[in-house]
Amino acid sequence: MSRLVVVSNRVADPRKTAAGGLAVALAEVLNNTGGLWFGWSGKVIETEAGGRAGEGQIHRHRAGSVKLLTVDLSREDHAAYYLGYANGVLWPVFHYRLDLADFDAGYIHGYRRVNQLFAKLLAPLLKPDDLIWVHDYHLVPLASELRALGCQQRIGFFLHIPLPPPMILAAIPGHDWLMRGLCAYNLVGFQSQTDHAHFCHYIEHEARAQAIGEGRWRVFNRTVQAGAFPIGIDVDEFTALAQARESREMFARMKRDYSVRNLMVGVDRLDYSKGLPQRMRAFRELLHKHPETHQRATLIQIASPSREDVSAYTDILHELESLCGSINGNYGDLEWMPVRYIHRTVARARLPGLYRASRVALVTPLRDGMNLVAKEFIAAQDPEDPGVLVLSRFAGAAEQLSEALLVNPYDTEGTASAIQMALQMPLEERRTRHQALLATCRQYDVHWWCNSFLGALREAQAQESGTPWLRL
Ligand code: ADQ
Repeated sequence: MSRLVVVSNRVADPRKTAAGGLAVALAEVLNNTGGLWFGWSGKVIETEAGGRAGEGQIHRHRAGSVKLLTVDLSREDHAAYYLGYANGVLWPVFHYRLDLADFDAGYIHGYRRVNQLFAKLLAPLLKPDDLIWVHDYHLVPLASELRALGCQQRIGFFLHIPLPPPMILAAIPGHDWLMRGLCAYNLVGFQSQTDHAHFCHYIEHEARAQAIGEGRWRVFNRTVQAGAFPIGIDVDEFTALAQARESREMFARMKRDYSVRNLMVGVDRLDYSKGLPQRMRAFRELLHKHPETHQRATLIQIASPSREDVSAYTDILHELESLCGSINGNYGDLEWMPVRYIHRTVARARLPGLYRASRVALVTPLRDGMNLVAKEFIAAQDPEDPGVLVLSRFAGAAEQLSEALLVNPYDTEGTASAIQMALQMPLEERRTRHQALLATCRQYDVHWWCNSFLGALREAQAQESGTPWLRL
């Protein structure tokens, strides 16, 4: 079997619980093939004027039989590649937020430079029959940089975040370069059918691609295959985590503290794509419209710090703090605080207990590639007395989880009504919906995702063989 080489912005040690299901699933395949995982170390280092961090310097670690290879970034490269282009341009635009994108700062040069650096360091380590799997928006041009160095291996790309419609994509100066880079992969995977359709529309109309069947296209003088591969969680791993001591303690404490109240939960990174202020406004509307919820419902909102050195994130932090403060000020009393807002990361081992103790989960992003919290909440429930998932129709997960209560997070009244419906849902209906949702999470779990993507990547190569690589 070919060796698997994974490339992503950050590299996780799959033996640590915090790494999550994705790292565990990748580690399984990496382990079986004696593979390697390559990416940024997370370290930013100061360099002499003109010098570049990471040039030729690879840190090597081992996690079982998996090799973890990382490089440091210079302050300048980190600012342009990571904070600038990836998180100041691609993240907002791909989440449909052109208003937040900073196109003018010239970050694209740093983005290209770091992708070239990764390609230069990785290319000599590759074997001819390696299977290379590149992850996410930080590394779109990596395949074309590797191809330019003569790499002919099978290279697949998975986009963890949404791909917006062509008219939004086309607003990015250099969008044609970016999309041409995407077409240098043998296989491109998206989270949802919607994202896949946006890709097809773009290459058909902007690059005159020709469909040649089964998700394959002729474009830029080569063949690229694309499809939707919705990511899942490791349901068994998460269920096992729910049985561990930390999770059981969390469950018991929450059940005790909220014995007379319905607990609602939100777990997110503090990001403007997650719709946190809109969620708070919907919760405020619920309290306003349904006084019977007073004293009876408490929302625990965990919003872990994220990319605090990008300015749009400090704005969202202040807005959220102010909304939580005013809800508690206006509706709370000595015995009851409607919202508990926690601006910290909760240990992964405690999450299943928190989910299981909650009657309702609010997963209401304005836009999300998939959203794994929705699936984790389903996996953690007691099937005999499950909670209800209120899910944004704009999360990739909504395509699969149609038995959740789907909401438009911009519609404050509509979302408040759905929360009320969730709080009042009879046991029988909760069970029926949960059963269907759990079956979907199980069928399309993270192992399905990994195997179906890698299976398609192997196939894509078989079909491509005999077609010489044409340089971009
Ligand atoms: P994220 O935007 O980070 O990921 P999400 O899928 O919601 O979003 O969460 C990923 C993991 O982080 C989950 O395992 C979750 O439990 C954990 N997590 C989130 N908030 C947390 C918190 N406050 N405390 C502790 N743990 C927390 C990107 C895309 C998503 C896509 C994933 C995977 O934006 O749309 O689902 O990648 O492809």
